[in-house]
Amino acid sequence: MNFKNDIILAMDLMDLLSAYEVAEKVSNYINTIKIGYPLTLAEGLKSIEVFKENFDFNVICDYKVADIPETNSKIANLTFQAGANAIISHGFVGEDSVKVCVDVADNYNGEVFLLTEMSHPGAKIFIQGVADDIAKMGVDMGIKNYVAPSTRIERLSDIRDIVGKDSFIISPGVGTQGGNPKDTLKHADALIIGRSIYNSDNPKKAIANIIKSL
Ligand code: O7E
Repeated sequence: MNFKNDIILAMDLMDLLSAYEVAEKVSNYINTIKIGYPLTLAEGLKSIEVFKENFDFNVICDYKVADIPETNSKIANLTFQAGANAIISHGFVGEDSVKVCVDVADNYNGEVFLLTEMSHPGAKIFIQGVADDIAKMGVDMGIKNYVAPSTRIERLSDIRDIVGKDSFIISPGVGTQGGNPKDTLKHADALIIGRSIYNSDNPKKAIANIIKSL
């Protein structure tokens, strides 16, 4: 997947009209949007086609899929049937659960991003301890796309070392959570940015300033 200006807009506003308005303001700067549970639970899977049809965006569905294989299969099928280009799967659930997401994605020519370590402080309690193993599992499975935190650059760098330079890492936590965009892009291929853009009084200026800072 190719990300214009190395930025993915994390759209966690919870009504489609407001989300649409922000997307319209920044649509010249990006080609990919990430939606998750906030917008999907509020407005439904139709949110995917709204961004695809009106803006020609790639849509990454951040459903952090984390269930048994049979349930993951249902979630992934519904997501790709609704038009998603990619789905994000948790890695801690193990190879069988992740593999189902990969298999379903392949059926739709879609992609899977494997979530390794998360960006928030609480990630240090449990998931950080297994994040390297999650990344290694992804490599063994042939997965090429990963999610790793911008809030802990040393961990982002560790995960890059494991997945290799030919893999693709997208990194959340830039801006509001404290991650620095320029430093993050030394190790990641694209930034996932939400509130710093959609909560700004001027989303267009906010994204232009971030791009200038890179
Ligand atoms: O902090 P913001 O507003 O810039 O938004 C960050 C987005 O990235 C938000 O949608 C959040 O749910 C997501 N995210 C994290 O913040 N931390 C993580 O560790 C993982 C994600 C995420 O996107 O997971 C899958 C990529």
